[in-house]
Amino acid sequence: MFYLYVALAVLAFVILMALVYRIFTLAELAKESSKDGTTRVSRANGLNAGLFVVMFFAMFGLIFWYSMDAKQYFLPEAASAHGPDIDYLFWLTTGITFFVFFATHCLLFFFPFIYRYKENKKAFFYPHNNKLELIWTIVPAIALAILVLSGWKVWSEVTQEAPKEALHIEIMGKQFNWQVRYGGKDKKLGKYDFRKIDAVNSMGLDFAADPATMDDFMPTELKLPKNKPVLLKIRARDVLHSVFLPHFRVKMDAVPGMPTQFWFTPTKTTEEMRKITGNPEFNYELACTEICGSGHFAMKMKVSVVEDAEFKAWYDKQEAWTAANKDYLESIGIKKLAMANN
Ligand SMILES: [Cu+2]
Repeated sequence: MFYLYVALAVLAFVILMALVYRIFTLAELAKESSKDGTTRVSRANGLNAGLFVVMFFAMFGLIFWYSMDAKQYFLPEAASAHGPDIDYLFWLTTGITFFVFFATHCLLFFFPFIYRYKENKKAFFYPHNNKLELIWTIVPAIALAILVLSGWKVWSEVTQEAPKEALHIEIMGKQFNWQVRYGGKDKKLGKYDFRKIDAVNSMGLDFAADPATMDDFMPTELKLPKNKPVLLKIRARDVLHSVFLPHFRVKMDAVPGMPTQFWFTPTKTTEEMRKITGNPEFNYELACTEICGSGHFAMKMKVSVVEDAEFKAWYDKQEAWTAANKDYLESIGIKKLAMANN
């Protein structure tokens, strides 16, 4: 609050000074002009022209400082097969738009200074040039076409159908955490039905309708094998959420009533990433990027990537959800436990 008052006070002071200066120059101008009846340009004109140059350097200085200061918040090291393609596109777009931004601002801020009023200097009348019109229509058209086409190419590659051998993992967002489900021994995710959701069966698995649910397991972290394609089957239980795995360049909304999906291939294990980042505590994370309610900030799940062999060993050791909830199954009338894990 204190800084806000200081900033407001400084702003009020600057506005007041500008007003005083303006009144001063206008009064001077009126006095000068009344002498011989011609209108003159006040000294404020030159000052304003100079301030354009000052503003240019101040603005780009601030942009540079801010970009360097916020560098730690840029996208982290890519750890998926399609990650470098997304990064390439991002930096290509940023590079081209920044170049145009810089070039147009050079013209915008330096021209008022270079061509400010000077006595005995006459403006050059230059109303039209077809060649120039053509150039600044065609060049941006080509640049935009390149950006759109390369974006379209990468996106259609990223969103193409997942390979057949891909591991299917379900992710469900709810207020306020994520739940993940693996297919168990049969590698098949059993059916669910939102009407089966209750205090115990939080994902609404339909045990009566689909025996494939019996061996599904729900760990508390998202574990992924390195260099194997993974297909995330995404859904939401209540409101909009958004699956965000920044290191894997994965972002897909979780929409109630409309399942979405995203497949990718992790390329670096958690261990390897710890070496790359120099941070022995490093962990991948799954975050929610949809402001979904008061507990939104807490929707974070630990993600780990391990070598394929280690993943298989972990996978085989997981206990089916049904094995730990036999009472529940009995309570909903399922006596015959056709479970692989039992
Ligand atoms: Cu959320």
